[in-house]
Amino acid sequence: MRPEILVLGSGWMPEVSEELERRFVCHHLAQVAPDERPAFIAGIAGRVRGVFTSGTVGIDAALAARLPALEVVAVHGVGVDAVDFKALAPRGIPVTNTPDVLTDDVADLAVALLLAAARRLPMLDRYVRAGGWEAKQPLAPSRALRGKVAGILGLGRIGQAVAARLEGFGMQIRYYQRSTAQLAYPRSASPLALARESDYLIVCAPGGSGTRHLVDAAVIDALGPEGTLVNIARGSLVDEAALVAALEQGRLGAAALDVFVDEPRVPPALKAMDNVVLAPHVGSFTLEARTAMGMLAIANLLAHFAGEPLPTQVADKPA
Ligand code: 8YV
Repeated sequence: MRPEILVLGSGWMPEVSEELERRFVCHHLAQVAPDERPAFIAGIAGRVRGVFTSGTVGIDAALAARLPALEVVAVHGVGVDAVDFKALAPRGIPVTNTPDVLTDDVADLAVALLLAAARRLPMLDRYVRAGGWEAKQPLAPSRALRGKVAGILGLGRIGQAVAARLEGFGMQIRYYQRSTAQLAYPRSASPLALARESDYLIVCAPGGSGTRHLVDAAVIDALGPEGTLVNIARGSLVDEAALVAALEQGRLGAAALDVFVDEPRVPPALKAMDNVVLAPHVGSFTLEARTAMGMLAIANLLAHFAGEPLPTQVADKPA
């Protein structure tokens, strides 16, 4: 008998969708109209043994409480900040995520965003399309990357992959993260010091209450009018209102953002600025990474239902 699972979120890669249906009896909450969801959940709650969810949707305490037979939560993503561990841990419900398989693609996007901001690609694209080149409209030069300092906020798997790539551009790497484990690059004393010592600040740390507004107004000011903020982690790490204000007032040079506080809503002020590069949370959105993420999340569910060790259980309860 195939175990019954509740699937939260949508947009899985084709191979993943097929495998989900083959292995489980899937109940897709995203396919149910919002006002019909309470009744839908009530109808299946007693049979739902697993949840398959995206990194951004996660699972909250209210939903977990309505699933009395829940045994395991598999997150299709590396970030687990949207999972309410306090609601799951007392029930002994393990949570799994999908590290490693997305690292390269997320790091690639971080570099793409950094380059796009540094070389002002979106603005140049608009300039050419609008006939600015032919009209000989004035164009200021960009600034070179070589010799500039890239400050990595959160030197975990993704942060290290970003650092390795940026070294190839002749950038100097620094980082900050709480742990003082010896890593290959100089560690700044705080996020503020890192911003002061960097030309580019690349946010790679996990989201959650412990890292909320790590990049606040003071950090943004320390990065300064020549500085660029890149965020491929979570919108919650950055004080978005302070970011908008600093960009508007010229206290920050530029920003390149894949993540936002209230996705998919992006502050209109950010959309209006030429020195801001925007992406719709697509760090891991390649066919390869998303397929591998889905298959790994499924492998975790299958291992649980077979009574085997979970391949990628989240070890520590995040703060
Ligand atoms: C996706 C992510 O947005 O891995 C993460 O933490 O944010 C992304 O890869 C999402 O999890 C896809 O389901």
